[in-house]
Amino acid sequence: MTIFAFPEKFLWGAAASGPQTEGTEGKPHRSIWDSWHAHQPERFFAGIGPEKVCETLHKYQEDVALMKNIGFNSFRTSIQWSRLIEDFETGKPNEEAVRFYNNYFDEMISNGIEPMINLYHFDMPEELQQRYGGFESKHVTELFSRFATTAFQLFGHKIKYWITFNEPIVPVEGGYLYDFHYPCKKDGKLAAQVAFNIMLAHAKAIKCYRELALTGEIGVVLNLTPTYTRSDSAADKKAAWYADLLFNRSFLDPLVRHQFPQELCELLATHHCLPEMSKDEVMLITDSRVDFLGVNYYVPRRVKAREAEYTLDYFTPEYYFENYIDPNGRFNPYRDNNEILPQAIYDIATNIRDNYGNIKWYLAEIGIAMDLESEGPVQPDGVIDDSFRIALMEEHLIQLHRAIGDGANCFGVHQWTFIDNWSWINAFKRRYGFYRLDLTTGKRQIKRNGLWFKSLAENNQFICEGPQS
Ligand code: IFM
Repeated sequence: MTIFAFPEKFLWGAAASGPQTEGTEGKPHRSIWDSWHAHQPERFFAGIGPEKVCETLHKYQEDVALMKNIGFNSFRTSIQWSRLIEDFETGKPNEEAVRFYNNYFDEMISNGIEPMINLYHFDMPEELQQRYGGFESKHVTELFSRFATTAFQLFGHKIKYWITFNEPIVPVEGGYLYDFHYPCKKDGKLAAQVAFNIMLAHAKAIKCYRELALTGEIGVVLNLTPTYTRSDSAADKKAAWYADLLFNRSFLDPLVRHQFPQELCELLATHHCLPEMSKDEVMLITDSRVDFLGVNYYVPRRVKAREAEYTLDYFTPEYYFENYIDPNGRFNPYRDNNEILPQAIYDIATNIRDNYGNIKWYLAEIGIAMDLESEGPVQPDGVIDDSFRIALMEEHLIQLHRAIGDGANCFGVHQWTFIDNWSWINAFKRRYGFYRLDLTTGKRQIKRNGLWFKSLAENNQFICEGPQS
């Protein structure tokens, strides 16, 4: 039997986001998700859009009680730009939204749950997308900083952890390279511009936060996907180096190591994709400091050197590699055969320790997707049996525990997610929650993973039978 104990005051909880949980009622504006779904519902699994989702707007009190019930001491969600802000140009807030967010955050705080509040979770207001091209435009970075300032002024006295962006690379990939987010463009140069502008928006928001001299901390959440090669050949290793440069270092280096990788700038210039930027903008980004980093991890990336010719007529990172499936890998049968590699957690942690100044970080999302059928029905004891998840979560946390023992500066773990929530074009196809959401009745039903997490969070440790490596 082995006990895996975590550092004192470790954060335990879950992550979610406004657009995936709140529902659209009462919003003064639409986000690109609200309008895209209205125009093209067929792009969404089973045609389900963000109108209703978890109805957090009305059920936040019940939900905070459920969080408390399974031992959370912290919870991340996001403020929707299109809900909080009445007038995008001035940053004037919507009073109804201010009331909702105040009540929601107060409810968490009075129940001993630390809210960690994110400002952007893929949810560009539709109007800013249509009028300016969203983050294609520098002006929108300015509007983002006005929104951020409004949020800091309204809630900064009660929120100790702020996050500027969740997975900032994803809107770039989805909206400008691979067609799974609006505006569904395929344009490598625009993608690089949007990536740069998002970093600029992040840096401007941090500057505003520092100017207000609030006592909390501000960080960013990046999805880090360690890259593994097919073989040790020089060509495969180079392919992995490119994938790491384009998918991980592209955001991690400027935001945490305070420099844009020279190789990335050269590569983008070769493809005529270098964004428009001024020296002052670059300096604003590289001078800005995050107090902490959030890391989202689900699956590793495996690549090999390109064998087939690159045939797309616009630049994507795959110009430099092909994805590769390890024939000896372990896979999640419930989620498109995604590879399962707990070791990646250790590798991420040591990379941050050795190459990014051992910045304070937390595991901001980790989750195991299952569909409704594979989770099965409610058992006679009233619990849904998703033990598959528990076994995997234990394996991942054993790797995190090992990394902390080896000096990783990790201060918490949030699972994705609290209640099954709406997931963009996948809608409710894949479930991740500690609680199941019944889409017809809105009822929340505990899963076994939720009960396991309660014991983990309340004891700050878990126990595994048998020897563990
Ligand atoms: O639902 C998403 C979330 O918005 C960002 N990280 C991955 C989750 C699961 O796909």
